[in-house]
Amino acid sequence: MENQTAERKKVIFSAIQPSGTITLGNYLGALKNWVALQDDFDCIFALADLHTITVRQEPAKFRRNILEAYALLLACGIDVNKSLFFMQSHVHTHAELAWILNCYTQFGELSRMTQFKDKSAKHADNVNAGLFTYPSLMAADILLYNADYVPVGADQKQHLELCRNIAERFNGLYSPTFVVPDGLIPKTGARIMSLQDPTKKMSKSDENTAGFITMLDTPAEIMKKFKRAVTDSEARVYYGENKAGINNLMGIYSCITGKSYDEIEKEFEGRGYGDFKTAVGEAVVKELEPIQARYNELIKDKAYLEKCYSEAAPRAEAIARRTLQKVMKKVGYLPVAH
Ligand code: AQP
Repeated sequence: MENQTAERKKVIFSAIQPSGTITLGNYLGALKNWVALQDDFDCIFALADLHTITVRQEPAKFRRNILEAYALLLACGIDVNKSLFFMQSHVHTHAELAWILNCYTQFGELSRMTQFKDKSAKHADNVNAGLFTYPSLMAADILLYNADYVPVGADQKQHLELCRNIAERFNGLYSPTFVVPDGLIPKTGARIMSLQDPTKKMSKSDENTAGFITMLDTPAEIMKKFKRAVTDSEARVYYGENKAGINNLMGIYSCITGKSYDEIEKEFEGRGYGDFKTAVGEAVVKELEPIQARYNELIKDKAYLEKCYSEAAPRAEAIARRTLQKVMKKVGYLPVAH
């Protein structure tokens, strides 16, 4: 009993939206780290399928995307014997806490979120309230599990900062309730850019499919996309200003091979962009091959997938419910008598 505190592993929480086929950006910015963290932390991962309907989804395709994303994450190495991996829509507590947190989040704070501005511009015909309050649902996701760390790509830094502010505000108004989480943003790979416009982040909902690599692209598609990647006219591989395309390819290559930028520059000294793009493409193909093979097996086994996510839901709910009850008591709600 005395050792319980000392032995408590730090808690990791992170989630990903099943809004389309997961990209190399999601993988290098987030998933690869999730897999690596599983041995040293108490890891809780979710498919953020409630967040996904902030952009209109076609039901049959959405249902397929959810199952495929679940299988793909298992194929990437999320191990259900080590980590809790569930679907957000199965744990009702997320929506309940999100409502409460909405009442502790200011209109001005939400208005400043870059993702809200970007997505409202992109979906001008559907600027819905869910898109606006996306960060308070994300805060609920994280805070329900007392997460110490949240491994995310750099694009989520602003949302995470808001989550910390909401938690501190609530703790300050009542008494310490939420663990205030820190972000875990990787040094390389935190922001993988579009292969067609390296000033924009690689995104699974990009209309230009040549801009992103999905985790299920064939080797031929991957090689073709890298060969067509937008670079510059200097034809010298080094990390520098005005070299967004090459910097991005170097980031991808470095993340996968573990080589530093100096080593990459030496490796491609005196060689053209053609050679470099081929090497990056081949490294990505090699990284994705075993994941794709595992995915092709898993997606055939619907019963296994169903068993995994169905067993995870009540386990997640049990943890989340405890936090929600604590919050509701502090706010002043009366519990049901048993
Ligand atoms: N380009 C990226 N580089 C590095 N990390 C990235 N992430 C997303 N894009 C990149 C990280 O992936 C995790 C899951 O992201 P998400 O699916 O929940 O949401 P998103 O950031 O909105 O991803 P997309 O691909 O851009 O989806 P759509 O197009 O549907 O909006 C997060 O940790 C994120 O940082």
